[in-house]
Amino acid sequence: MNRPAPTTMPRTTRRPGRRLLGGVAALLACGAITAANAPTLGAAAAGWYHHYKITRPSYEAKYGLWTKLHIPPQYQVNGIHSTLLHNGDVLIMAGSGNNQAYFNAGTFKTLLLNPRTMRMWLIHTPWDLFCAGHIELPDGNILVAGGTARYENLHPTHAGGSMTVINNDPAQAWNLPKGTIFVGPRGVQFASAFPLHIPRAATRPGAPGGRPRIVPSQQNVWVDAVRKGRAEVTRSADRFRVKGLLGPQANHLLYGVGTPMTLQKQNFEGTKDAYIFDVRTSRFVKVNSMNYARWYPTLAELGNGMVMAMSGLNGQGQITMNSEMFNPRTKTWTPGPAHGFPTYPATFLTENGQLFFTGSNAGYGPSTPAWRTPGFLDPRTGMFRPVSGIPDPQDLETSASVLLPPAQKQTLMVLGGGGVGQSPSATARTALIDVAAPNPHWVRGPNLARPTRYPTTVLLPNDQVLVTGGSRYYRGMHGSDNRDTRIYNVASNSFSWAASSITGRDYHAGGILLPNGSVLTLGGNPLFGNKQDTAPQTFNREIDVYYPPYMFHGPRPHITAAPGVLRLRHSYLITVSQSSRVRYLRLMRPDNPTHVTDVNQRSVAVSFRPAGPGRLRITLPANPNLLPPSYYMLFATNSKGVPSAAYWVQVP
Ligand SMILES: [Cu+2]
Repeated sequence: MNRPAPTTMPRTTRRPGRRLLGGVAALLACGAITAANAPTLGAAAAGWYHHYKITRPSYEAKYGLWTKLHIPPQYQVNGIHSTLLHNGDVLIMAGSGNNQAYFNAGTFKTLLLNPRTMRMWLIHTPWDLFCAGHIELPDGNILVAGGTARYENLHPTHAGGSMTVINNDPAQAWNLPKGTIFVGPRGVQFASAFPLHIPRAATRPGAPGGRPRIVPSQQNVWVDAVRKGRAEVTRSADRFRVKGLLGPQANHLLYGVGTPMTLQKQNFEGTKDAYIFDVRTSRFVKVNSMNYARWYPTLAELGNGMVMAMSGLNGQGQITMNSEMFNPRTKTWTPGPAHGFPTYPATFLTENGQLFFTGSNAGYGPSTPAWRTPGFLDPRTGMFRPVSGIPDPQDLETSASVLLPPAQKQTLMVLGGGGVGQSPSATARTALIDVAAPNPHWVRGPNLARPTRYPTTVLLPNDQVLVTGGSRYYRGMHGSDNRDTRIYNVASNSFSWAASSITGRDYHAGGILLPNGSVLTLGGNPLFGNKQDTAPQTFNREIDVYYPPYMFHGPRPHITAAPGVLRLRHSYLITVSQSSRVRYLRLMRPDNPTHVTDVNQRSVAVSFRPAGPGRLRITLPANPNLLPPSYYMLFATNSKGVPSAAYWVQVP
């Protein structure tokens, strides 16, 4: 079961003499910029001066260095969903990639990239995982749940709506294929957009001495009018019969009840599909579907390894309030509590096993204002305890949230964001909350450089957070992408400037900490292709790697040996260079960002004491809610704030 061989090896460019970059193939940013924008000698000279300036060692040591990966056109995919695998590869998932022509053609894409060797593979993608949720399971495989069943339709030509199909028959379940015709009053005909399974009706005991009671089963499906135009619009919740059903009772046993069928804008709609990407075979394997369709759901791991799926748009374009739990051992879904959240809610596992919703969300779809209030959700009882008082509560959509390092501090940070939908409102606010405090309350943090939606936020091994990119307006409108890059320092609660990124990134972007301590950034999906907002949208398929200043500050610690499996509350010996200068150790969960959301990103402190020359005795935390089961990257950071490269371990 070997991974498929690459069809070609990509061309790589290596900068001579840069040992720090190791095997990473880097095409230097400014070289590319200069080549593209060098109409005059003056511009070329300015470009080369800029290149000279940002690659001087003193500049790199202070601000870091951005490089661009060379991805041949046939391997370029829309980097909407991404995740770091425990073998060092990065899985970049696009599905139809926000391109309706690809959706209609069934063209779904996934790229597997090793940023160290620059080997890459296109992975067969059996469903449209665009806008699904994804998460690393305790065994290192990737669960991807949900996806796109339909693209939105701003100006439908055919009336459409939701149909509830009711089965009164305790003897028979029904499978209705896609395209099943429902016939309503006046003979109007509507066709189902998806295949549908409707279970048998249940039989319950009746009143004492009475007959058993039949409890019908029902399922919802989107339907479109067979004929164009206004004549098919309905104004009431009509009853429909299923065309082709025979027998006098057919209409009573199985029938549809429609919502009013309209020509109004139709939302995106989600699917119930769930697949696991098997890291060993590099293949997607189908697992049990969810009970609810989800488009823009969040998947959060709990301390017991269960995955909770929340929110997302269902098959009728409405928000799914019911959560559900995935058991990675049995690969089954069971119902979870119901609570209304906006799409891609930022829900973080806290040390007492509750989920804290920061208010961040990715936008899209109908959501009531009450659902946007931050607070604690108990995944066992469904109780929700609101914690209001965040500054700029009206600007939480498209904001980013992170659990600051180390996780033991239980402090969450919310960065930027804007108003709902295409609202011109946006904020530079950051806000912090200690969720372990007796009465958690929000405090302001230092502002971003400017009001920013969609900032990319990546935890670094030395208790810093990289904050880069984003846009002033909804999806980069009016050419408002920025290339701001700053590093938030947890200890000083302040930002410092870093080198500007090569390209602006907004919606559908993300960032991943790589095992060598650099950060990969990808994606960006502005609504328009130019500043005038007249050209059609284009997707930013460039992939960049940022080398933080700590990679230019002399020799790095080096973890040479550690056990491959580390258990909670157990102690182990590890071997590390510079052991007497190691200031802290962190276990960092591999990132899996999408849509400014990565709720499983965390950096957990590991205590240690000297254990002879070159050796440390480490002790893991005891609380699984702090350190949920997963693969982790172990980093050692020295007294100069310089981290080692990662040593991969598994916490079962
Ligand atoms: Cu999206």
